[in-house]
Amino acid sequence: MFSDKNSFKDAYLEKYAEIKGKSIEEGTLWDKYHTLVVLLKEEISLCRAFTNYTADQKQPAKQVYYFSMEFLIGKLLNNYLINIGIQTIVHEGLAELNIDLQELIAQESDAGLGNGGLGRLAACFLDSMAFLGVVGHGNGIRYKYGLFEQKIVNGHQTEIADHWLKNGYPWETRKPDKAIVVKFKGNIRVERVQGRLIFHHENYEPVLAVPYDIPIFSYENPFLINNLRLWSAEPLSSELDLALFNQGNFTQALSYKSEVEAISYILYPEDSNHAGRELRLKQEYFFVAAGLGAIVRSYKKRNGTLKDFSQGVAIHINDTHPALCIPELMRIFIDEEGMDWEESWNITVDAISYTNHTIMPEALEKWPVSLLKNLLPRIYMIIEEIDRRFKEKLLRRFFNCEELLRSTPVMREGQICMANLAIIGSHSINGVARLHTEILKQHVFKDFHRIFGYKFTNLTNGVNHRRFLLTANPALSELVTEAIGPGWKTNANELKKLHNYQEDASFLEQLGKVKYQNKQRLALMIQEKQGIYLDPHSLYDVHVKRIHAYKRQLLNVFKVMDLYNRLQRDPEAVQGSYSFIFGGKAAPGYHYAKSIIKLIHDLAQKINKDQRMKEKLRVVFLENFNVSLAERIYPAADLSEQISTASKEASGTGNMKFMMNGALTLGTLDGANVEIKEAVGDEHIFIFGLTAGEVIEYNRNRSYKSWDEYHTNPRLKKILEQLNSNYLLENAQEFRAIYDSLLLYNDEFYVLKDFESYMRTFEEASKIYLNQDMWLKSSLHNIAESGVFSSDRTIREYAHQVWRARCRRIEEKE
Ligand code: DL6
Repeated sequence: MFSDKNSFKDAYLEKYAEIKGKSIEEGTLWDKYHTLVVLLKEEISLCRAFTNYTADQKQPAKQVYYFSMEFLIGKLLNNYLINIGIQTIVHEGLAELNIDLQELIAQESDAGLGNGGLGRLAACFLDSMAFLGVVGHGNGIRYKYGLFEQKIVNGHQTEIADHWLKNGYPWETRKPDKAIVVKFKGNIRVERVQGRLIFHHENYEPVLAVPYDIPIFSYENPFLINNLRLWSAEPLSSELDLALFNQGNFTQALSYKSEVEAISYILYPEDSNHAGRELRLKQEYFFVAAGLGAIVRSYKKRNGTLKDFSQGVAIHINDTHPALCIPELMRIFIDEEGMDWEESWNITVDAISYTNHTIMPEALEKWPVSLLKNLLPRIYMIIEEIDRRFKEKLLRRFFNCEELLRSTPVMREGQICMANLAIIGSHSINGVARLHTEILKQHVFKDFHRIFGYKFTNLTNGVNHRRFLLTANPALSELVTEAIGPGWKTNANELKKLHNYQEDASFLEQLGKVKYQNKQRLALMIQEKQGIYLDPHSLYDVHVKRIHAYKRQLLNVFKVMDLYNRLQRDPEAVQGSYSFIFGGKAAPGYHYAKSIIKLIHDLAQKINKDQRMKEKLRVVFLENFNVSLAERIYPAADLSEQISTASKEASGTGNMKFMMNGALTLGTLDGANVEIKEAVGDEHIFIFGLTAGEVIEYNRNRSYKSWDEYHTNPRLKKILEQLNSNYLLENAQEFRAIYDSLLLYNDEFYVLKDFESYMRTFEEASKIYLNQDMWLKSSLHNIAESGVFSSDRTIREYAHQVWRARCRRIEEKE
């Protein structure tokens, strides 16, 4: 690309003059940022043209398409500069032009096209696929508005639309020539021609899906052809509007346009009403139909026939949101290609694989038959037929299959169960951590496991260590590279070499310094924003993730309340000094989660105002937790709170990001915490609480009584009384729902049950923190063992076990 800063500078100035037509001095920061991205993109596509050519000379690789409603990619610029290896050249070249690279990086929007773990995982997977040389593309929606921006006003979350595209997004390229027409509603006319049924979709509402491509550029990556393709919904043509206008149907013309544009308007439309639910279903079909339409078209162009489609293409569905891939692929094979059902079905199942990310019943998608039938009449017919054939097979294969017939069909009680459709229509179903997969096999999909045991597999999540360690934590990366060389960047297992430094006092001291600097950096940011100073010598205890009852931010709040209560009675009751850092968004309609934010805020106010606590306790809630903020927080954390009710968190990925940055985990035996514990050993992690088996058993036999905890634990009793009084607020009613959830509704998430063991374990952790030598050794141990949680490992597993796709980077090495 650029060999030195001078060649970069020349190219940059030339590009700037070409697209801006004014002097650098006159340009805004946006102009300068925009020019840099355009230049990089052009350079990338030059290299790309070359790779395409050479790749085609060799055996064509299988193409993987990762369908996901969410891609939480965050900012790309800094990451891409590091990946290309030109960060220093660009930084120095720009500095000579009096441009500060950091200011340009700040211009980029944090593409919030996702909600939490599932969307960020998809972004990590894109990087690892590109890195490993899996030909793998993302397929999603180009939402005009991403996940809302969170503002805390007097402790209440308010949501501001995230108009991330308002200045344009220079990484994307619109490809109108690759648009696809997606059809909604209408009716199906069936015709019999020479003994074959032909299905005509008539009177449908057409929507034009226009793709925008974002190049995926991983570290030292010689395979440059991967893309994230995001679809935008547009009216089919301006003529149609014009025709309606000319007939005087202004409102109709405009309403068609806005109805169409609504499809890619916002991530997670409010779905508490019929229109919202219909819109969400429209979104799901929209990006499925557009994505598959384009894939089939290009496959046919290359191969002439779809016969061997599943040899050349793998379609992965990220949770059930893209599960309509199954009937849509069937529709294309049958209706458009004239293939018969059996052949279409075999190819579909062979091409499609499905990841489940949750066991929470409310997240297991179901659609009312009436809604789906009206919106997608042909897809509905195919789902009905899939269901009919599946039931028929069950009856043939299983004697006494009443139970199976109750739990496994796609259509049940007027609803279409998307997880059932996904399992029946794919060749592989995986959970995202070992415990989660076991729960799927033994409980949630127990009956399916009886039928399709061979389809179930576990693929524990991983995260992009080049993003969350190399890019996010430059000081630690440098220290690690100095010690063990750069190999860990391309092979995260090499982090194990850090074990050699376990007894090296000077290395540990440097590790401590790096953590201190990162804490200082975060402290400065918090002080600027909130005027609260967090002493970097204090233990940074961090709890950042979506706010949800099962993630139990409440348990952590109770811990802080308890410490405060004890310190008020006796200032010596608690040794050490603590900064409790919370962050995360609550779903706009999730009132309970919003009350938790308010509770944290009010508690923070009370404690931070209390001068006696100045050296002891500080509490902050960080507004608008997103990828960029996360990159600031992980490097600064000492203790990582992963305290979900055991069995409820499918995997968690924040736990892995904290670990890579040397934080120690305080957690339950849930999700991937179980595997983190195995990796680091019992003495380098703090585990507490009920196990998943115990939670499942309590749920089954209903023997848990939260009142017993209340009556037998005076510290807990006091906290609950405070919650239900004017202790924090004038208006105690504010937290009544929380109080009721614990006592009136018997504490579904075992907050009270786990309190005692949580406190004991936290105290153990605090004691060890006071012994910095011991703490740093554990911190180093965690970093050294974190390689297995790189998404490179996860993607290798997907490629080999699920997609049967090549990792060309590894082949070249071997
Ligand atoms: O697999 C990614 C991520 C897991 O790490 C989390 O444990 C899990 O809660 C999350 N699941 C979702 C559920 N979305 N839906 N449906 O985001 O996935």
